[in-house]
Amino acid sequence: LPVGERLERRIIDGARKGLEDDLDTALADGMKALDIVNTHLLGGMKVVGELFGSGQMQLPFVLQSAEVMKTAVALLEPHMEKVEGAEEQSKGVIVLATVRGDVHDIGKNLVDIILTNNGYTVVNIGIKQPISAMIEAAEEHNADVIGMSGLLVKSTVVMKENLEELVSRGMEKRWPILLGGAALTRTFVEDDLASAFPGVVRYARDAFEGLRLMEPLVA
Ligand code: B1M
Repeated sequence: LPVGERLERRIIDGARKGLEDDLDTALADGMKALDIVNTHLLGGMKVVGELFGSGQMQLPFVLQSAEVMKTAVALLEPHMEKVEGAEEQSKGVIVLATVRGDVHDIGKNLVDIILTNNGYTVVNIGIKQPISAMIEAAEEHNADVIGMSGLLVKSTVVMKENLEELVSRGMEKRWPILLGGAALTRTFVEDDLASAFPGVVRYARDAFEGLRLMEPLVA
């Protein structure tokens, strides 16, 4: 198999052994670290989601796939392009969290990497975070934006409740809110949520849209 397909297979099979070698080969072949993630690793993860969703793969195997994915991203991270001066001067601060009740963090951590490499300061407070923890971190770090990730359908309800909580605390104008995660749709965020929220709420389909949205949000 070509190395890209081997990597995809590794994610599907949760096969960690030999991962470094395949990643080295892919990089030596001239593939860009981010393209490896976006094309091959995420391609594998998509198949895992389909197999799991249709009952052809059991949860422990999904977990193994997720572990291989995380290891691969960690190994590729040093090879990712960084904008010049990304470390010296921050373009803005975002508090990033997976919402209450949700453990999925691969997407959130990718957003962290992409934003960090492009000059933003990311305060990544982890998974299963209540809105109170996001507010606390945003105050402590003087954040420009709060970013929430969630993959469960249930998490879309949590996000709605989080916005309501910001309103009830009178904090709806304090931070623009960036939302992402596979359970959301653009219509749900931009029509349903935004119409009921007096502050700014935006939807990012992927980490790159998140990056593009940051500039107007921190301005
Ligand atoms: Co879960 N899981 N899972 N799972 N899991 C899904 C989400 C599911 C769709 C699978 C399926 O049924 N086909 C399904 C949800 C169904 C639903 O809600 N209707 C599901 C389920 C049911 C569950 C459990 C309930 C299973 C169980 O226990 N019976 C359980 C939930 C536990 C909980 O959260 N309380 C569970 C557990 C797990 C694992 C722990 C095994 C593992 C997660 C490991 C981890 O993250 N550390 C896992 C995995 C791996 C998945 C799938 C297969 C893959 C998710 C993933 O990492 N994708 C997933 C299937 C799917 O998504 N189709 C599935 C790759 C990742 C890069 O994509 O996070 O979408 P994503 O991020 C994207 C964009 O969405 C965007 O950028 C990224 C790409 O650039 N983005 C943002 C994300 N966040 C953003 C934030 C932003 C901007 C952009 O700004 C703030």
